[in-house]
Amino acid sequence: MADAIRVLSMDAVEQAASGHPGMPMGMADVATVLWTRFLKYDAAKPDWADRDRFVLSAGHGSMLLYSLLHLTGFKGMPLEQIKNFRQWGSNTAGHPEVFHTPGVETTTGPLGQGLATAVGMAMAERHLASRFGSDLVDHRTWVMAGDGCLMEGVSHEAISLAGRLKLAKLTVMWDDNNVTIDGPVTLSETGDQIARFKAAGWAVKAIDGHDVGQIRRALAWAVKQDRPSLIACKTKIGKGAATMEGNHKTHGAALGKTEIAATREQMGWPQEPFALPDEVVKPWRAAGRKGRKHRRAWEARLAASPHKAVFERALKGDLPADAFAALDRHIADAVANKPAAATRQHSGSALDALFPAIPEMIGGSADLTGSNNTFVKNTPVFDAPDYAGRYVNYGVREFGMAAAMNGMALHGGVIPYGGAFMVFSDYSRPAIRLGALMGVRVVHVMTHDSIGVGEDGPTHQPVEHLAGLRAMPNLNVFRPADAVETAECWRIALETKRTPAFMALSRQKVPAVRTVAADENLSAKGAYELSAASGPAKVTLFASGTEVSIALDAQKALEADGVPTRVVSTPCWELFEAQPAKYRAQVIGKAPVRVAVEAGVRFGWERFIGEDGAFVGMQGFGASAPAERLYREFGITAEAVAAAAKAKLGA
Ligand SMILES: Cc1ncc(C[n+]2csc(CCOP(=O)(O)OP(=O)(O)O)c2C)c(N)n1
Ligand SMILES: [Mg+2]
Repeated sequence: MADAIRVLSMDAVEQAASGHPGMPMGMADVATVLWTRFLKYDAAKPDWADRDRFVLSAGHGSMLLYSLLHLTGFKGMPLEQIKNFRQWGSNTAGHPEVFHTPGVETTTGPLGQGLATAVGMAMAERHLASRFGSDLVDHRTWVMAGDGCLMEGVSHEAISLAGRLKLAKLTVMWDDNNVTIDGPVTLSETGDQIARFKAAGWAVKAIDGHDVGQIRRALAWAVKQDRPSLIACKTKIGKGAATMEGNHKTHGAALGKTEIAATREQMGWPQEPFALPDEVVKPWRAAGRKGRKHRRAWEARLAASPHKAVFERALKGDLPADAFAALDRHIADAVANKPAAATRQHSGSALDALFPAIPEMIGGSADLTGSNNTFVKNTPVFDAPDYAGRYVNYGVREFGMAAAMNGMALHGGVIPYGGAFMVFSDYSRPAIRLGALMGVRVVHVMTHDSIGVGEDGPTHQPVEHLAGLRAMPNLNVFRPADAVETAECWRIALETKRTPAFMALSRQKVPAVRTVAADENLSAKGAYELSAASGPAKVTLFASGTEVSIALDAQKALEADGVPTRVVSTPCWELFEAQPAKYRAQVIGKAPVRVAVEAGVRFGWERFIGEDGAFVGMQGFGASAPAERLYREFGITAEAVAAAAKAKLGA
């Protein structure tokens, strides 16, 4: 049965003249034991909520997963798809992609992240088991990781977090083949992986990854552990290849016609390419059906459960009916009382209104809880042994946190948000990107969003981050200006199922700018006219976040000098881009002079101000000083904005 994985992988890579046969061939034995004896799944129902999650962290081994999906009878993976490996429109993308291929649980390929994502899946499982009971939620998360996954730094964050949280239903099978692309692992690594996992609180075991008895005993051992488990599977890359077994050249290239023919011969596998003998297909299909009875029993339990309706709603990702009642009251209060505070504090207040109303929300922070305002008072912490808590102490692990949040969202039933300093979104960016690519609902609460950080200095002051993040497809970058916009942005973030949200929030206090009640969520338009000109506008000022109030002050000054000026707030460029052309043209307006102000770099602002507009912002890194002094020194002031407008008017 394992040889079926090997030949399919060889053949598909040969046909595509592209791909990675070595890993699937090396881990075929471990995969076969797992998928025929341990993994809980039903090939007929890939989205069964209580299935085990299988994560191929070594995503280059995609043919391993596609072979398994085909052999076990997943409908989305007929042989035609295997033959179209890596081709346009196929289900067999170069690396596995979630929501593209039924049976793929997460997108993998960026090494290490699959493992870190799986940690989040295991966290979500524990939480939901605690919320709904083990009758409805009781499954494991299985990860296959390679040497590359374990070399990547994010594996450290993932492993230590999982160890601390005692995620006993998480098992990593390490493809310990001593090979990476460039050659033997020892070219670049002499560490002791087993000792490393052990030090992080994992149960560890080393086996021969080609000995079926050892594999079976190790997997049986793993499910009995009271902590996460690592099985180091000593394997040969390209196992079974006639002359290339163990050779790093099998990692990422077709084996070639001669080698494949010799391998078939040696295996005693005379069939044509892609042809599978019935006696091999039958037991594989039977394995794919084995879970059906468990799935049906589970469905019966769900049907009889008092939790049925809520469980189904949560797993579908729908919000409770009254999710935003308290938030609406909070917005009305903010319009009336005009609170001046940092937008991170406004975010905390919005959370106070949202968190009790949406039980799926699970918060956390990378060790900056007090600064990020992510903690809602009296929330129990998520931790062993019962995991009912809804606040995660992620520790100083921005990347690990962001990847875990992706995994939680993919698992379903929870809506994760997590805080960090915005400048360190550089650390979590690979996971933000993967989340955007996958299309998951994750909220990155990123505070301290500019030189407004002040005294901590340029290491802590984002400058180019907004531009870089706005360039990322399918990420909503929100930079709200006050309490009302912050609440509006939170609402959009939670209502948007397939796009992650990035909240850029300030450390420093800002005045209220939305002081008139609106009958719609204006931030949902991405940009809108906040303050009209006294007559036909000569100047339009664009700003986001903390600079909106600067634009309003500049407007006052210009109007006092007889220059009709309007102000546009731009809390989310991506949503603005999605508006009808007519609306966009109207917001941009026809004023002859356009000026933007933002405490970041200009890159991208042409979208609003055109090539000949003026920009007031940052040109280099920040500095250490109180925030007000920095705004003055770097020339981000109402006077500078008014002067820039006048210079353009005069020109
Ligand atoms: C973050 C990241 N860096 C680099 C790569 C390119 N890459 C793909 S596989 C690989 C080597 C992986 O070695 P290992 O995990 O041991 O896989 P094996 O060769 O044993 O299949 C590299 C460098 C990647 N996919 N992701
Ligand atoms: Mg390897």
